[in-house]
Amino acid sequence: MDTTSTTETGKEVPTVDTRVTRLLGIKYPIIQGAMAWIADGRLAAAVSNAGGLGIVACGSAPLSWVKEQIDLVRSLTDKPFGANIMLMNPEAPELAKLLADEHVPVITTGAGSPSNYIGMWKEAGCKVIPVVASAALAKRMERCGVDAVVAEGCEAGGHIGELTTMALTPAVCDAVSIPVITAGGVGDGRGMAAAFALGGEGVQVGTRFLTAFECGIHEDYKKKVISAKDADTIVTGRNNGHPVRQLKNKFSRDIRKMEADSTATLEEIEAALAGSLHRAVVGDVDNGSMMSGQVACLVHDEKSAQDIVADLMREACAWSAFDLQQMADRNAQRAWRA
Ligand code: TUI
Repeated sequence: MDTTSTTETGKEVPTVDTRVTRLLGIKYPIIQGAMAWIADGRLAAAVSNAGGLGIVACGSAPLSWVKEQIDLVRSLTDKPFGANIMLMNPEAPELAKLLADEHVPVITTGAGSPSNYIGMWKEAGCKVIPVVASAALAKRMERCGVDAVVAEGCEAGGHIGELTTMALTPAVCDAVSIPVITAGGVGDGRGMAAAFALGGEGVQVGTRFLTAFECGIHEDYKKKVISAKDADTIVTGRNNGHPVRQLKNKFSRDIRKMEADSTATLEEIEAALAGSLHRAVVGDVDNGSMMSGQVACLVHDEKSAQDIVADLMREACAWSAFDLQQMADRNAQRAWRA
């Protein structure tokens, strides 16, 4: 049953009590995706203050930056927050220890299996939520004692697996008993309601937060997200085993050409990729990698993290109150927003 709560701006926002909200101690079952080079302490604190769970993405940043961002979140909010480790990062072991030493309330992981660190994190009192791209890994993670999993479909931005959200979420839900948080393709309330229909008890949302006022990426990157159409993302790296979804631009098209060109070596491609995420974040929208999920096509404006969270909740709760007949009738009128 939905209940309502009131934001600091006095607006009524419906919410839903799930195992994810209870596990994490948050008001709304919405986690902000950990976007490398993008999700810093300011964005994470804004999402946590909005009643979701903000996450600092460690990416490949120095340990000192990560510590600063954790301190920043703690100075901006007293609400729970998280940090994410990208396990392909060679410095993952040092980062894993830093997050344990800092007793970060929630740790999410991506691009690998965090099994070596789970014991240390649980001992430090952290909640552990790996991102998985298959039911098999979800099962292994459950046996290792994690608290929940994020099932991320390949509609997502950044590093992705093979399965779509539509197939992955129910497959993971059938494989494990712990809570499943759906990610990949959730950009508005319809997506959130759909995630719950598939078995999710929470959602992780990345792309929608790219155009939050509190997100520090360059305005030109934000404009590209806002103007993106459904077919405007592209996946590079499929043939080296590190597929990455990003917006189409000169950079991503050039990388795809190099990948198709059998004369380009892996080293040449790696040299072209080096620093590309950062270039986009500081505004080089032609020569940088603008990571984004497919739902960029559903993002039409900049707004505060609080409004993003509130609108997702309002839309999802309104939409899920209808039965299939009502949905079909409203769909015919394009009236899903209620
Ligand atoms: O990690 C992500 N998304 C990311 S990380 C990132 S940083 C980056 N920088 C430069 C190049 C590439 C990436 C940008 N986006 N999402 C979580 C995620 N994890 N998606 C898929 C997976 C995944 C895939 C396979 C997790 C585990 C896995 O298999 C592990 C195993 O042992 O089976």
